[in-house]
Amino acid sequence: MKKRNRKLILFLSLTFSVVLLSACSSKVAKYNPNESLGKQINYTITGIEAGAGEMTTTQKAMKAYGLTNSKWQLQTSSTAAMTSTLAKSVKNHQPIVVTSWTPHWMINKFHLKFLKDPKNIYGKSEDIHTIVHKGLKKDKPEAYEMLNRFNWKPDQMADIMLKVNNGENPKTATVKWMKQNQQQVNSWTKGIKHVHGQSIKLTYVAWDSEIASTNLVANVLRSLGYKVEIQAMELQPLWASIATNAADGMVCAWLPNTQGLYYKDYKGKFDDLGTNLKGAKVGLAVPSYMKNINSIEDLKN
Ligand code: PBE
Repeated sequence: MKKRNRKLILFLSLTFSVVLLSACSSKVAKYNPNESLGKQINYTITGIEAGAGEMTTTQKAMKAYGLTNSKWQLQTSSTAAMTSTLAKSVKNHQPIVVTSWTPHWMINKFHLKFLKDPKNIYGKSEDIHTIVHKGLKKDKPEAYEMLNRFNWKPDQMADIMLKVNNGENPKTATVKWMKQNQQQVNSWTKGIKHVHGQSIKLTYVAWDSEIASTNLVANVLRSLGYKVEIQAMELQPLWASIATNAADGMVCAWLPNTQGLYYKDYKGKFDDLGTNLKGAKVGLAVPSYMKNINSIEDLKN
């Protein structure tokens, strides 16, 4: 009797494993260009942090392109979770649609292509602005001047992001970058009076792009004698930290589209020092093996 029971359990667990395995393997089906994409991806766009500007824009885009009928959803997660899902999908040639942006290593690493956006919901291109608290020019004119001058190129930012993604410490990576780009760094600091241990606080969101820019600017301010604190937080508190003078500045404002809502909400409570990087981009993207998906309009098919 006992033996029979054991056999039964063994049989049941084997059957269960087979069912489980086949259920999983149907989930890892490869991208099939002849089948409706929506169905293959469970009508789900893989997103990032709830507060990210890109999530708001994507919700707008889904409405504009008719990806609404209760089936479609934008999945909230985190940038790290999104890139790891992306890595798995790409490895197995599965279909996936993600909220993407550049500068970011995900584009090259996973051979992504941005989907065309004929309704121009994401805007043609984005710039990254430096935003400081209103009293900074008076309180810390040296830092204000440096932050006002700070500007660099997407390739330069991507270079640091890649190194950090490969395991280098952000502080070390940015110090090295400063040594290799001394002329440019000099142009941000030349003629600015050194301070002696005055403190300054920069806030940022821990996206790779912002980790790179914020660490770089922090080091440059240190070279001017500042005692710099950098603090990571979510996007809404980031804007609030500047508006309420809890922090001195940030270099993470993707505009005019991506963080446009926050810009509008806090208008009048910050100083916009203009662009520090031109030619960023935000939009939906798919791996290049999804050959017949080229526009957001193709998602519905
Ligand atoms: N991002 C990366 C940000 C800005 C930097 C596109 C995820 C966003 O606000 O959505």
